[in-house]
Order: sequence, then structure tokens, then C-alpha cells
Amino acid sequence: MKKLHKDAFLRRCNELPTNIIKKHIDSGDITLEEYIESGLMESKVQEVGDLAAEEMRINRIKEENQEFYNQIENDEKEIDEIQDALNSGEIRKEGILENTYIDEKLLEKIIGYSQDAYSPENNKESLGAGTDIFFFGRSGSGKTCILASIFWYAEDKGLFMDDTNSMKGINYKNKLVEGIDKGVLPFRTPATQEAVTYISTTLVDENIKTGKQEKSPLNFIEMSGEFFQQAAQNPDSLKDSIDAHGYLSNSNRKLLFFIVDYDIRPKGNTRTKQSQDFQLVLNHLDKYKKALKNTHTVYIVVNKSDLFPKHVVDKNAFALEWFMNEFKAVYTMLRDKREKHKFKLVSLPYSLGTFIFKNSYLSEKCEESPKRLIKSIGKHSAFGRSRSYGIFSSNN
Ligand SMILES: Nc1nc2c(ncn2[C@@H]2O[C@H](COP(=O)(O)OP(=O)(O)OP(=O)(O)O)[C@@H](O)[C@H]2O)c(=O)[nH]1
Ligand SMILES: [Mg+2]
Repeated sequence: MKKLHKDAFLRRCNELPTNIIKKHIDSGDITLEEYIESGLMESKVQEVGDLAAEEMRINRIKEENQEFYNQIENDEKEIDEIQDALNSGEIRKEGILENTYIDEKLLEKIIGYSQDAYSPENNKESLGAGTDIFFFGRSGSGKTCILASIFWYAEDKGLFMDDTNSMKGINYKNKLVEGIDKGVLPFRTPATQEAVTYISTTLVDENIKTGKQEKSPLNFIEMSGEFFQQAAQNPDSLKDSIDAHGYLSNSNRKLLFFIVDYDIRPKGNTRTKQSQDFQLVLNHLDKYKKALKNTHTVYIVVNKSDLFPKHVVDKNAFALEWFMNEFKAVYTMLRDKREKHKFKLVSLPYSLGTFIFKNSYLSEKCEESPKRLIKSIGKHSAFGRSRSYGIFSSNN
């Protein structure tokens, strides 16, 4: 700035708008001291100070918001955290649209997101005749999500006929399906006997050879992963946990699904812990009534296969190899128990689809996994005809 101009500004300093004075100070053209020496009024000095403080405050918010947007971009924010921040005014819709990958449509979903609290209801009625399907795995491994995805797919394709004798189960299932349809995930299943329930349905499938429709009644049993963990620690708790209401000890054919969590982020689901629990439960089941005797097939479901490395093309092969490598001891034990009880072994990868917002929201649903699983259940259920006893049936 030329000296001539500078002197003119200083001479008229008390007539200048505060933002101009601040601009000179920020650019270093004229210092605050120079203004004060030239007679800048106390009130004007105060105004410049206020303006600087306000600017700092805005910059700080911008930085904080940027940090928030970065976290969204890095998949570090859950959907309800984003919703809360929008509701509280901490961040604005425009800011999200401008600074993240979220578009108008997804933003609407965030705004309208709600996760209903409901839990399965006690169902003491004993199971009807059919094939009983159990999901075993640690809390957070994805058992309820798989159940929801199976029913979501079956409903869409008209594969199941609900059995109204298990209304409590059907109501619970309907809520799960409603949720999954919108991408909303279930809460953790409560670890109480009251929350152990079953959903009875009938799988209707066409026999490829005869062209006739065949029906297979199925009972899906839903329980908390904590029960599985309890049963692993203490065989005496089996009756009150995974055999609550005696579902496990009836004489129906059984399909046991061991849900292996590929993701190790859920609290404590390390490979070692999962492996130890599967071994303990298998051993207990071996001695528990006719649980394994009535087991027709044990499934190893490597869940959350959407998290497999990007380069993996053949997810089946990868899931099987990964399981055999990481869960060697479980595999050895499975072979041993299989010799004794003659059940079949099937391995499958599974994924509900694409997850975003730190695994809290299902943005795209995958049909492939439920489709294969239901097909396999059909084959291994009471009307199933499969006779192959190879270790890990490839034609699953
Ligand atoms: N990436 C990915 N995450 C999944 C998938 N399925 C489930 N999840 C995540 O796993 C979390 C737990 O799933 P749940 O089905 O509630 O687990 P659970 O085994 O029923 O747990 P408990 O009820 O406590 O025994 C979900 O909230 C998702 O964040 C999947 O296919 N892929
Ligand atoms: Mg659950």
C-alpha cells in the first residue's frame, strides 16, 4: 500500500467500516497499533476485536465440519450420528451435499432413518414337524441379519408360505423384513430365554426331475449370540441357552449354521475366540441328547463376504480356503464329529449386500447369497434328496 493511501486511511480511521480496518490489519498493510496511535476510538478497537473473534469461531466450525465430512468419506460415521448432527444443526444439508459423496436421495434416507426397537417374543409352543434351522455364532456375527435377508428374498420371490401357528415368530420376521427392505439393520438380539423364538414357514420348490411342487416345513430358530457364548463356556447352560424351550432336543431333522464372522471389528470376535467357541459348542453338542445325531447338515457360513479382499473373484473358493486356514482346529473337529454322526458339511460365503456408514446401513441388497442358501436348505431339508457325503460338498 502506498504511503499516501495509508496516511489517508489513518487520518479517517474512525469513519472507516470495521471490516476494512480488519482487512488492513490481516494483510499487514496497517497494524492495529498504528490505527490506535492515529486515534482509533476504543469502541472501534472493540468492534475489530469482536469481528476477529467471530471469524475465528466460524473458521473453527468450518474445520470441525470438514473433519465430520472427512469422517463420513472415510466410513467412520454411523447413520444415526449423521442424522443427529443434522437435527442439532451441527452440520447443514448443503454442507453434506457439497463435501461428501452423499446425494439428495441418500440424504433423504438419512433424514428419514429410524431403527425400531423390537425383540423376538417368547414362544413356548413346541416346534411343528419339519426341518429345524439353527444359527450359531458370536454376538455381532450377523445371525439376525442373515435371517432377515433370507426372509426378505423369499418374500420377494414367493418361496415361503408362512405358518400362522407361530404368529409371534411371523410378526418378528415381518419387522425384520420391513427393516432390511429399507436398509435398516436389527438391534442385537436380547440374551434372554424370552427372546428365543422360532419362525415356522414352508418352503415351496419345484422338483426339477418330476416338475411337481414339493413342500418342506421349516422352523428357523432365532437366539442371541451371547447364548452361544454362554453355552461354549458352560455345557450345563445348554438347556437354558441354545436349547431354550427344548427346540434343539426334539427329533426333527436339523441344519446347523455356524456363522463365522469374517469381520473382526465387532467386539471380541477375534478368530481365536470364534474358533474356541465353535470347538467347545461342537464338543458339548456331541454329548447333548441327540443334537448331532439329528443333524443332517452343518453349514460353515463365512459371513460379511462383501469385506473379502477386492481382488477375490471366486468367493466360494476363498471362503472355504480362508476357513480351513484360519479355523484349522474347528475343521479337524468337524471331520471327527462327521465321522461319528454322518452329517454333511457345506461351506458358503454370505453377504447381505453393500454396507455404508460404518456398517450401520445397508445401501444395496444382494440376492445371490439368500438365493443360494435357500436352494441349499431345500436340498438338505426333509424333502431334500442329496446323498453326497463328501467333506465340504462343492455342489451345495
Ligand atoms: N459388512 C457386512 N456387515 C454385516 C453383514 N451382516 C451383518 N453385518 C453387520 O453385523 C452387525 C450385527 O449383525 P446381527 O445380525 O445383529 O448380529 P447377530 O449375530 O444377530 O448378533 P446378536 O443378536 O448379538 O447375537 C450388523 O449390524 C451389521 O453391521 C454383511 O453381510 N456384511
Ligand atoms: Mg441377533
